[in-house]
Amino acid sequence: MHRVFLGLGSNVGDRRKNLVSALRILDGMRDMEIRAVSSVYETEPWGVRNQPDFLNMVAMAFTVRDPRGVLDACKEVERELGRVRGERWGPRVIDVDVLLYDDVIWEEDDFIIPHPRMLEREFVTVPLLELSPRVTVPGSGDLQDSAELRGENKVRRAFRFDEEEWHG
Ligand code: PH2
Ligand code: MG
Ligand code: MG
Repeated sequence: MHRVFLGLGSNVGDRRKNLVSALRILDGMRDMEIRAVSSVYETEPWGVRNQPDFLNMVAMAFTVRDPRGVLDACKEVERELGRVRGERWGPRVIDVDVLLYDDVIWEEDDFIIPHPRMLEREFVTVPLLELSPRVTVPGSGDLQDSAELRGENKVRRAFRFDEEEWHG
């Protein structure tokens, strides 16, 4: 089994429902189990500022899939929820990113683990540290020590899903 951390985000439509649907789809996959989730945070947009605020969260999953297989699962969720590929860093119904996969460093042109920009993004580091305070990022060490938690984009804890909401 491999342990993966996934970053989820939504800023189009019913954001809360989009996150729950994504968790349900992932947890429903035969070879993928969501084990724990962070709280949900309301976050100011990073990158492209002129767009609605996001809801972001981090999920920990266990899977026998290899890294590519996990990426395929994320894309499958985005496809099922009807995400249309738009502007880079622009608005989206759902985004599921592979943040960490065991202690693996994976470097392909279009797919890099740990997620290359995760340490600069409070909408990732804050929920990830909530979920797993001692987590280490291969190449960077303890997240606690390396995370830049005083960035310019506000992150506010909004609510927490009950497990019944996403566990089918
Ligand atoms: N995702 C982006 C670009 N900017 N900003 C926030 N707050 N949350 C996101 O998930 C996000 C973003 C591209 O993936
Ligand atoms: Mg993303
Ligand atoms: Mg993505």
